[in-house]
Amino acid sequence: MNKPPANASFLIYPPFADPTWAYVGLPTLKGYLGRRGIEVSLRDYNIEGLHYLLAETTMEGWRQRITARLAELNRRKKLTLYEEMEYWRLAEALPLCRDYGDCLAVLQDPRQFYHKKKYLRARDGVEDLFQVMEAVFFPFRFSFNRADHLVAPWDFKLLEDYIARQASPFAQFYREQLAALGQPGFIGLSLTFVSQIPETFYLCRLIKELFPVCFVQLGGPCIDQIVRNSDQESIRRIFAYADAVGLQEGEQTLAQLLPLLQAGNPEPQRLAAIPNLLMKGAGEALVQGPAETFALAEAARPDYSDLDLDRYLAPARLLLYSPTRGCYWNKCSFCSYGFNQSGRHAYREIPVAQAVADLKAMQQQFGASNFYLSADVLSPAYALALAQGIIDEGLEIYWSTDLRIEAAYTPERCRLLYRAGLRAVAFGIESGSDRVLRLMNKGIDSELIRKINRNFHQAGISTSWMTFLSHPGETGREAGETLALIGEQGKMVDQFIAGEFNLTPGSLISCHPEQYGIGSVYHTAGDVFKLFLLFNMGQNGSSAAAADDLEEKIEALSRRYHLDHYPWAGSISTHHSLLYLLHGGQRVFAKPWPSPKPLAKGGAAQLRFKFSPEDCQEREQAFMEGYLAEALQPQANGGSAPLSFAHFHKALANK
Ligand code: B12
Ligand code: SF4
Repeated sequence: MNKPPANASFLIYPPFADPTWAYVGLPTLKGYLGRRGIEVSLRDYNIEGLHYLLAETTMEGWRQRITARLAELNRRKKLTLYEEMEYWRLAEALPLCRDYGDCLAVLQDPRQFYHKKKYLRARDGVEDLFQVMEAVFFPFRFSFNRADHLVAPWDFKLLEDYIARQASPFAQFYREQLAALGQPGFIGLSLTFVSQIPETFYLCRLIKELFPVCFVQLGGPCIDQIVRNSDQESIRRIFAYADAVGLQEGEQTLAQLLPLLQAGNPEPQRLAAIPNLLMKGAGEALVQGPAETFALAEAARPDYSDLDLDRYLAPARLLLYSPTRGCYWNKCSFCSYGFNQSGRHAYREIPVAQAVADLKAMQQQFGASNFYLSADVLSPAYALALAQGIIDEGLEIYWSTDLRIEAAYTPERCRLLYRAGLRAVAFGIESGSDRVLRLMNKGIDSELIRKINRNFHQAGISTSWMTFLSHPGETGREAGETLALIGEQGKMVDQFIAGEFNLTPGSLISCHPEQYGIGSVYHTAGDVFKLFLLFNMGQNGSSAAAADDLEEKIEALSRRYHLDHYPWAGSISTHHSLLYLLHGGQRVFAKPWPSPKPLAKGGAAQLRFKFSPEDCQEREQAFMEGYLAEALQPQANGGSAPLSFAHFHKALANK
């Protein structure tokens, strides 16, 4: 790769997130900026970093670290509880140290990928890799959907500990990558998912160390949520890592900021006028530009040209495209999607003709025929017009997306969607109880769910049901109705998830908890980013009872399917699931899959364990149960629960 010019601008997507496709946020920004003649280069450290993790040399380094650390602990007469926690993880990880290159090969091979046993072995291999990392980087844990501490939420103390100990698995990788950027003038990092928090802050610090004058900016839905919900002190501390935060959508922000930076040393008042830009002003003050919502008619086609689309963990190319933003319903009690809580994220659409032209051009330019329409939701009128446009244009593509259950989707219209290439749809079904659906303000009932789901299924489109139990006020019987509806409609439900209610900041319930029978809402002391709301039901409020019984029912339903977590085949709205549906048909997940033989353990040196790993694990479990029972309880005066990184270590020290 050529050395970039001095002062160039970059947008980076940090780990950990879905590695099976390129996420759409940064290509969307690059497309828009490119149309205005503003150059930015994209770097997907999520996927490039995964290749680094999967390299044989990386694993060899980890194997040596595990062996050395075990030997060191074995020399002790006695282990502290904290060392015991690390010890059993090291002991379990050692036999898993092997070359995982074969997993990568299977997941990228168009034949082997569809061999279910081989696929599952490769999937298990990647999960094993994360288990090895959990030992090497103890007390941190990683997966494509998670990067966290054993127990404490990310606060600044924990982040500083992570940075100071160079605990990032990518420490060396980042240095190599950043060295290739020359002398950048601007680096923007996309903090979309909570699972990207530690790597994003780690990168910010490293970038500032390597390029002290480079302008560093954060953007994306997760940092927007953090700024929206955190207190002023925490927000101010973010500016020890970055020069600016982009709130909401980034198109106008970057279109105005980058030319100013390119021109050199912009005046503070000009920066302060940039839409959606938050910066530190004089003293303690924060300066925020005017809030602006992006008009989607001005959107440009996402530009994926900087990314090597064959690096992703899939045997085919699939591109994400966001034809709409926001939700036209936007009143479900539990929901706070993306920027919705700002009140400025109205439902908007890219004109149909433009969306069809974009899909066509992306197919031609990037050789992808599969698309995920990545959005909160598409309105029925839009989805149908888009389908007609795709057919009229003669586009041969397959796609999946999220839709709302709506009476507008007649059998004939569902067949139109199928002809346009729609092969998988995810519905927010939420509940099978009509009373709970009303309580949620979902605007649908179980009869409509049955009818519309049938129309899609019978048109040949795979249907995924997203449901959850324990909405505040839901009884055990009503939770059972949700599971009963999934069971009753099973022949036409091609995938499902029955999750647990989560209280999301910004949702109607979190704003008016008393209306839903919630007694108190609180955070843990360490949750300075205010991402994880906890709650207790009030005296008169009920929540789902008979949990054991419900668990059994979920298990019984699940046994009829092949279900999995993100991003694997069997999870909802993922690349691998769409590929399997295209290959194996609508019901490919509606039956159990064969279990592969357990993976052969790597040739670990047969180290003798001086301490019993099982005993160590048991002591950890006993401690954690007691600790969490206390650490998650709010203080008597209605304050936060004590759990934090510092509190955890204090509790350990008192053991
Ligand atoms: C489609 C979608 C999915 C899809 C695809 C996700 C994927 N990995 O590709 C599916 C269904 C698979 C999914 C899964 C999950 N999702 Co989701 N998803 C969305 C959704 C509805 C739309 C995303 C989208 O396409 N937006 C359109 C693009 C163009 O916008 P964007 O990415 O926000 O980028 C814009 C701005 O943020 C900004 N920007 C972005 N980066 C930067 C950088 C800089 C420097 C600047 C200035 C600006 C900027 O400019 C961009 C253009 O305007 C959003 C909700 C929403 N409305 O954002 C949730 C959302 C992104 N998901 C979320 C979550 C939590 C998840 C899950 C973790 C859920 C779970 N419990 O498992 C999983 C994780 C999957 C994974 N590991 O990757 C959260 C993320 C925040 C958080 N709290 O973590 C969101 C915001 C929803 C929410 N609850 O608020 N998701
Ligand atoms: S749950 Fe779905 S339909 Fe309801 S407000 Fe959220 S995005 Fe809209």
